[in-house]
Amino acid sequence: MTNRGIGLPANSRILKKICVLGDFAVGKTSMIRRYVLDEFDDRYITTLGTKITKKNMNLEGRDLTFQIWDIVGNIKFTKIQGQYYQGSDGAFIIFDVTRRDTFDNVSKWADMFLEVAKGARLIFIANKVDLDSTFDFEAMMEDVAKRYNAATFRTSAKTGAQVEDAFKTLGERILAHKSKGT
Ligand SMILES: Nc1nc2c(ncn2[C@@H]2O[C@H](COP(=O)(O)OP(=O)(O)OP(=O)(O)O)[C@@H](O)[C@H]2O)c(=O)[nH]1
Ligand SMILES: [Mg+2]
Repeated sequence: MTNRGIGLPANSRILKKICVLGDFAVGKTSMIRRYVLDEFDDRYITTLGTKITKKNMNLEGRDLTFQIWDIVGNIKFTKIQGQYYQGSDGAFIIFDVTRRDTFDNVSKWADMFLEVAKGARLIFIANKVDLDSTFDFEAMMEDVAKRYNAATFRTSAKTGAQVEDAFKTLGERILAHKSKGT
């Protein structure tokens, strides 16, 4: 007898859509590449349009598929960009610890995203921590995160530091949020 007999769907995999956002060259594509393929490339090739990647994971005994949307870092809000965000369960908002201007835009990214994906979970990411940072981001980052009820991570797509943990935490937060029925 199959699962169907006891009222469970044959395929109970949970699909969650997440967006990876932030200014040009902060490392959005590199983060996804590290997480999905465990690879890194030093060359910079800007993302043209939008790329979607899938990755399966098991979280607290549940099978989850992340549908990861890699969206080019153009801060100008357009209707098209808004459409990409639709139906998202969460997002990473990434800045580059060597470029202060990329931090200054994180709230804009968060607001633009939440305007469309209401109730989605956020994680703020300080990326490129393998390099020396050029500004003191710690306190400011925690402040912003508090405002959005978000977690924070310090990652390096180059070394892989904290990348897997960031994705796992976003998945956990999405599942916890949804199970509260809000
Ligand atoms: N040292 C270091 N370099 C990184 C890291 N992450 C990304 N880079 C480099 O930064 C550059 C930009 O990375 P991308 O991943 O293409 O950035 P992006 O945010 O996808 O850029 P757009 O698609 O143009 O918006 C590339 O040269 C990467 O190799 C990191 O953690 N450490
Ligand atoms: Mg990219």
